[in-house]
Amino acid sequence: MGKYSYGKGRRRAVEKFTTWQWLMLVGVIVGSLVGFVVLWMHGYLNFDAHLIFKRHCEQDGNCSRFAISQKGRDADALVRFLEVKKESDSKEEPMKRSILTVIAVLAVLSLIASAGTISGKVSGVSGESVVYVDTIAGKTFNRPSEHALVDQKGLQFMPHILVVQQGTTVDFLNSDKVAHNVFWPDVDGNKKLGHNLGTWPRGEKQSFRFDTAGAVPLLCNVHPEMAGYIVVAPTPFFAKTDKSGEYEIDNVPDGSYTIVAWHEGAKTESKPVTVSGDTKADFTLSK
Ligand SMILES: [Cu+2]
Repeated sequence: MGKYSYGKGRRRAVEKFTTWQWLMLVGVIVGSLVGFVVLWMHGYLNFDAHLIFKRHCEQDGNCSRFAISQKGRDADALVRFLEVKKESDSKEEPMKRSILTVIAVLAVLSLIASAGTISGKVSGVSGESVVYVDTIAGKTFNRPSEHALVDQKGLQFMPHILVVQQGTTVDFLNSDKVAHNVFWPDVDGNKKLGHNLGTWPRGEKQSFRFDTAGAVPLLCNVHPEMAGYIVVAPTPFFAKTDKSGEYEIDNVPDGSYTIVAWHEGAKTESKPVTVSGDTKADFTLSK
């Protein structure tokens, strides 16, 4: 399992740029702007070319550009004006500083508040379940480039339940000495989406991209006792519960969604949830 398993509350960073990463990017830009404004208001930044040319003239004797920029300007008057301005600025500084601090704090808080966590417990069944955010109207996600893995080892599908984002390519590996087959009779009961990948020996693998969301029951026609599941979630917001049914889905942007709980052999349930920071959603499933 290791690299390919889905631990409790951990969603694989399969998509290239998550909403959360976009928010971080915006946060960095906003933070930089606020920092720039703070420096500027405190007089640390001075982009007055005229004064720069003046300094070059005085220090290096390079006065040609200063002479050009001086035309129509009285440099000394400008310097006096800036000195007076700086004096008056320093009187307003505590006020300005507190306003800027409030703006910066609000910017950071709004970023923190804009994404949250859905967590809870799936009960009524025993063992691992899958919880995911259902299709979000008007929202599409990049197809993950990283492949997921289902191994066939010891006459078992490993992991027994794999959850991936829609559009993920799954590699099916055979690690047993005997040949295995992989097929699924349907996707979410739709027999038209059934598929047989064929039979292959140890060390080889076949790949398939799951573009339709839903539960995929995996079977092997060589070993009728073998069974596994791939749950294809329509969004990147999904989690496999631990054995006690606890789950956590991180980095879900604030908003209203439908979340779905799936368990092998049980009736799939869905419910509306409004995410605002950390949100709880429990399920009770039945056969
Ligand atoms: Cu088999």
